[in-house]
Amino acid sequence: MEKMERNRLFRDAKEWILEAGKEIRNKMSDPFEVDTKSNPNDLVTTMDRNTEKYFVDRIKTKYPDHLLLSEEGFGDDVRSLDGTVWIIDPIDGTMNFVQQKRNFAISIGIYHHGIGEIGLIYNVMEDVLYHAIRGEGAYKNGERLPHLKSGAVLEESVIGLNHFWLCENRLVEEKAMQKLVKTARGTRTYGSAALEFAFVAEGVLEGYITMSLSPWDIAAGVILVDEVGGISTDIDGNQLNLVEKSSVFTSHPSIHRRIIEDFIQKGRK
Ligand code: 2AM
Ligand code: CA
Ligand code: CA
Ligand code: CA
Repeated sequence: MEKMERNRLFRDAKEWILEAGKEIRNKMSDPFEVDTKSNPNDLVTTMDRNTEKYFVDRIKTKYPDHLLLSEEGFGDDVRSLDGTVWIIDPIDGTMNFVQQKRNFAISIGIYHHGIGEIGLIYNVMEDVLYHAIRGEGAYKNGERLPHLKSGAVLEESVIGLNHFWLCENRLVEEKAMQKLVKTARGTRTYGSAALEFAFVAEGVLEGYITMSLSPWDIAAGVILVDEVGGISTDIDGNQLNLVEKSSVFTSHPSIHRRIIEDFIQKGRK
């Protein structure tokens, strides 16, 4: 993608994500409807839908030839990453939005012929914007995030993971994940994949492991982590595919292989 075109896209995406976030903050105490999707804990609200519609309107008006892959169904039926595709999660961490009124983010990844060019993750209630531009680094509120320092060790690492990993599950024996939890310095569960990716890029988490995510959960995050030298794959170490659901493991490069080989693969079903 041409540099001028990319800069223009970035300026628009940044303006729109900040404006959408402001709108959410302004409406935070208004009543909203909560519905469920695949199960009673899989939530969606009017705020998710309205925020997604806001982006669809803006993007389709200014960039009619761009495509939109987004969670709540107002985007396009995207099956490949040909052309320019905006991959958007209007609210990542809907359960946090509903229950806590914080700890959620808007996530936008812009891909051009399959290559991640721009990533934005906006922590709405804290007013913290993470962004990355391919080859130009990752930033937190405009300040460049340093490249991940070499030599992280698992024993001194904090890993983001959901507690379902410690219950019986279809992917990995819980004993293997319990061993990982005991070996790491600590674990955290934030409940927003986009923010967990941003935390890995920021270096406040050394890794984040999750069972099943969709393109909109990770599209921006992988660009951020990439720009600071981190690695994002599925839990078997395979390259991620941005048009399908998969397990996801993003981390500091020096612990990636060890976690896969010594923990996940040993318990893999
Ligand atoms: P969401 O809030 O946009 O749905 C929660 O651990 C993280 O997993 C969030 O980033 C959440 O995104 C994502 N997630 C993906 N699929 C989910 C599902 N079926 N139910 C709840 N959270 C899901
Ligand atoms: Ca959802
Ligand atoms: Ca999500
Ligand atoms: Ca969402």
